[in-house]
Amino acid sequence: MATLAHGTALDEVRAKLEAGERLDFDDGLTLMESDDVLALGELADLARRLRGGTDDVYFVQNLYLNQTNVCRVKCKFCAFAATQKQEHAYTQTPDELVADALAQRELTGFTEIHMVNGENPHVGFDFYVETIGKLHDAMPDVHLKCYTASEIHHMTTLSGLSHEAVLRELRGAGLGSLPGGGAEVFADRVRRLIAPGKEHPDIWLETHRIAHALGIPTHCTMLYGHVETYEERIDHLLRLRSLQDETGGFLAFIPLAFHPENTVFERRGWKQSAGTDDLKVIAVSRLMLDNIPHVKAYWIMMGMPLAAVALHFGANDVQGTVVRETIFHAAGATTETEQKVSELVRFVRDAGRVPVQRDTLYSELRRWDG
Ligand code: V47
Repeated sequence: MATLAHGTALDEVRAKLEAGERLDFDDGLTLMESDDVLALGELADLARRLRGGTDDVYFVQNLYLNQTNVCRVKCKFCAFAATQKQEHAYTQTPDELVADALAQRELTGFTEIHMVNGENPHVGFDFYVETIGKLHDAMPDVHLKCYTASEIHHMTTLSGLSHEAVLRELRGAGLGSLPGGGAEVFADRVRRLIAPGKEHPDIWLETHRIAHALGIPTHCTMLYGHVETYEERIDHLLRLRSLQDETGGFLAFIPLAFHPENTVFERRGWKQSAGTDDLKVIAVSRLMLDNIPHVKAYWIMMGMPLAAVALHFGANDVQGTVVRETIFHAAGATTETEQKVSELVRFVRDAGRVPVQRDTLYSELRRWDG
């Protein structure tokens, strides 16, 4: 009987999808509460196609940089941050960072630099403007996707400037877009438990709203697999959806699975999410976020084999070649830190999809048809 009732609930969601009706909070909860992962995947793939999705699967060639791990915030989920006094604390000057990026460019091609950092209280706003300016001068053809909304907020406290003024100045120096980190889970309860020192979630949303109004595209994330409930996951997705209704400025959504190693949660015996939960989150995100064009299966987080499966659960992007990832590897990720283009192409093809190399703004650079 229970199975029949459950089947009926998913059938209702399917009927709404096929009728082009928007899914609501209760639908989201029904989906999250379902253990029929294959049915969720099938629904998500249907939603992707009904909304105009094709067999194209995107990836970008990118370089990851983390200029400093010094951070004032002490989020409980983070294994990357350090205080200035710790032995492994580091901060690269703008010149050191540029030299590092240029040296990497000798070794491998990339069209994007993806940079997120600790919120270092020992530098000034000029440090960030100078960094972006020097990176842009050294590599004008490379898109600079740098600084989470939390970092932008930190820069307002360093400088006394508004969020808009900070973003305008960074854009003037060469900033292209913002990564989606710092969102975590918006619910106050969760934030108090995992990131009590972080800005209020409304500030994260407002920073993205301002960026979009200035014509700066951004990405969005959800860090799942810790203390959050299914209700809080859906609430998070719906807050992103309503901002996207308003601005249309999000390029992609990236669910991030919590990695507990070297965090306080590891000492409490917590483990990383099971692959089935990763697939469920991808599928439900694709179903609920009907207005965000791309959902990424972040292979650094889930490994390339599961990311390839996720392409049948609503994802249409596998992120990038990602040279030197640090944040997830500090927290126990055992994936490679770099994926060759040929390997990404192989995985996408073997999943029955068409690999398309893109730039940050999703313009096509190359495709592997046939
Ligand atoms: O805000 C930190 C997360 C984010 C852990 O925009 C962790 O395309 C899991 O912004 N376990 C930073 N997650 C990374 C980020 C990002 C990553 C990939 C793609 C994009 C994009 C942006 O990483 C943080 C936090 O949410 N994080 N520690 C951890 N132990």
